[in-house]
Amino acid sequence: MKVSHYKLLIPTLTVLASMFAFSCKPGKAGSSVDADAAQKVYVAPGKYDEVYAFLSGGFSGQIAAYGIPSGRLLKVIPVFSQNPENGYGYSEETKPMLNTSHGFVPWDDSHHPELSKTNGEDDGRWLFINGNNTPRIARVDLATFRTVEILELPNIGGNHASPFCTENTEYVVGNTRFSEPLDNSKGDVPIDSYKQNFKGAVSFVKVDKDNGAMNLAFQLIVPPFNYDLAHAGKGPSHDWIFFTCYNTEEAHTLLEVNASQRDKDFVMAVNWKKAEELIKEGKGTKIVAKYAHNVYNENSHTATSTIETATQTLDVTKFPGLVYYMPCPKSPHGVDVTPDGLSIVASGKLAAVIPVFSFNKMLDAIDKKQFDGMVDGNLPVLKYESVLRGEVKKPGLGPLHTEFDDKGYAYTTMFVSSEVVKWKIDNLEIIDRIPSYYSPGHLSIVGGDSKKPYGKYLLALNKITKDRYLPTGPELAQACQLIDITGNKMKLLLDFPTIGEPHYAQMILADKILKNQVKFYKLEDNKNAYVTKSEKDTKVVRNGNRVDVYMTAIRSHLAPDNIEGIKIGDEVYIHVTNLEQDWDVPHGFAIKGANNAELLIMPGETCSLKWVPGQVGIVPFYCTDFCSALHQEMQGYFRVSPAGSNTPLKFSIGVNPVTQ
Ligand code: RUQ
Ligand code: CUA
Repeated sequence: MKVSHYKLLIPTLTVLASMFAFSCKPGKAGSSVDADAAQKVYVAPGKYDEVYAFLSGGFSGQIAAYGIPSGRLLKVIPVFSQNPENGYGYSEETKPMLNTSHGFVPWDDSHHPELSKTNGEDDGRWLFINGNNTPRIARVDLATFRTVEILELPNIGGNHASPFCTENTEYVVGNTRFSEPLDNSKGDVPIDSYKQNFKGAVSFVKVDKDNGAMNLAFQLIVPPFNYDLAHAGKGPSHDWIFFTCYNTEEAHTLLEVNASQRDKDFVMAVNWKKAEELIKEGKGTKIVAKYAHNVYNENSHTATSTIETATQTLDVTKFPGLVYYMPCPKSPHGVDVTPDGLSIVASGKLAAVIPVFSFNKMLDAIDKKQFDGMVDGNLPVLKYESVLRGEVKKPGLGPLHTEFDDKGYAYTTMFVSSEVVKWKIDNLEIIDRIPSYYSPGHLSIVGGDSKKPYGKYLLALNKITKDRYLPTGPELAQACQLIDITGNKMKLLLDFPTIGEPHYAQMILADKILKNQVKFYKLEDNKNAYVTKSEKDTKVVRNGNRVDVYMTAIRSHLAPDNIEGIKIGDEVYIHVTNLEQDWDVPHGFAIKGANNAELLIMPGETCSLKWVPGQVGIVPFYCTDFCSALHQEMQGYFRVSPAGSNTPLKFSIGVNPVTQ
């Protein structure tokens, strides 16, 4: 690819890069905490928090839900990683959730939780999150706090610019961090044929507005840059979505140096509405692609995994008007759109200013063809001056991400100078700054990326904690910091450690989620293939060397609780149905020596554990969740006999043993 008219600017780079590596540390927090901070974060026992915060777990692959302002951890929602705590990714029902075109992948790196939106406002229905490593987008149902769908994205590496949604969640998008040859090409090419053979692909995942079901509608084939982050337009800019990209140098080695050559990289503006129309008109090219689509059925409590084999694509160089590039200084990272949809804030990691682009000026520059060269022959680069509304001057060092409040202010994190900077959206003037401990990446404000921010609380998500907490060996806690943004000056209220590394978070008023909460699953609606709806229907069935145990759990016994006739060489599937029909009464299930996790079964649900007994003898099993005063009595025994023995299959509970 060719980018014409671009100056190279290297000298200041090493200086900036070293600042980036050794970030400055602000002074101690002590004095910056107000006396009334404690009162503002105190949520009395028995009282609910006002806000839910959903933090990504980064390399934990999960999401953690916290109450704000207290900072109380409410739940870890397993998404991309197996979770032995409740059997996610271990039970027969949930294993298919982690299937991919590469087979079973039990881990990922989750960065950006994204709440579904209606009219540009958080609607509290679903939470999307990206898997970065083996590219995937997951959807969590906020009625159950469960991962209900995972869609793999073909043709890309590093699904980092993801999963940002359009104004009405028409689409969630994912874009390439690591460009690579498309799946339909011969992948076995030299790495230094990058410029000829590598491509980027922007995935548009359609979301069903009634039930949230995702499907890969189309992919735009784009130049092989590294696409970093995204945000969709809203209101007047509804039809557009913006991506930052770095490595417009198209380097494939030592990116630290080679991808920082140019003075400016780009914000890529994509007219998704136009792309959608082209696809509708049949202009797409269907290409071979292999990707898994995993869906959890909330009635059968069972996931299925389907391997898809093709996707629609549009090569953006063939369709003028789909893509424009806005020059953006110094390795851009975050890109954020103001609540009115009129300004686009981009942050160059090594830049000394924050450029704010004007959506209207962008349209105008497109109209008047105010171009500054082309990418790949015919993708226009718009003139920086023509699209710029202004620059926030001297914001600090290492600007990364920006969110907005309800009063016309923007807040940007400064990674290198470790602070959050508040500035006014209309005149770009800096109003206030507050140190952050230390090196904040993203920040989150309640509704802060939506059309109607609620404001009040800001969370700074810090990358380094150093001396902030009791040490825990070489690996120290990750943390976030709660800041009060109601007044003119920001006030530090609280900081608390997090699970994994919180890259990004989304905060939402609790009321929007509380009203939809599922308290238990109705037993009568349970469509699991192995459900047992009452104790009298419990049974053990042998079919060759496969044994199915249909078990029930209710306070305080598992039925049956004496099972004989299992033999070495058998594959045993224990299907436990929790018969309870009340809130907050899960039962657990675990077997001694099973090469597996436990099950944690919600009221009305059926879960299945695969067990391959390895030793002859008596094997206890029990409920792992302290469910009642007689929880410790909730237990039973298997008898495992040698292979080929003629111990009859027998199962029973209590004084009236049942035999088969
Ligand atoms: S990133 S610290 Cu993975 Cu969203 Cu910006
Ligand atoms: Cu059921 Cu303990």
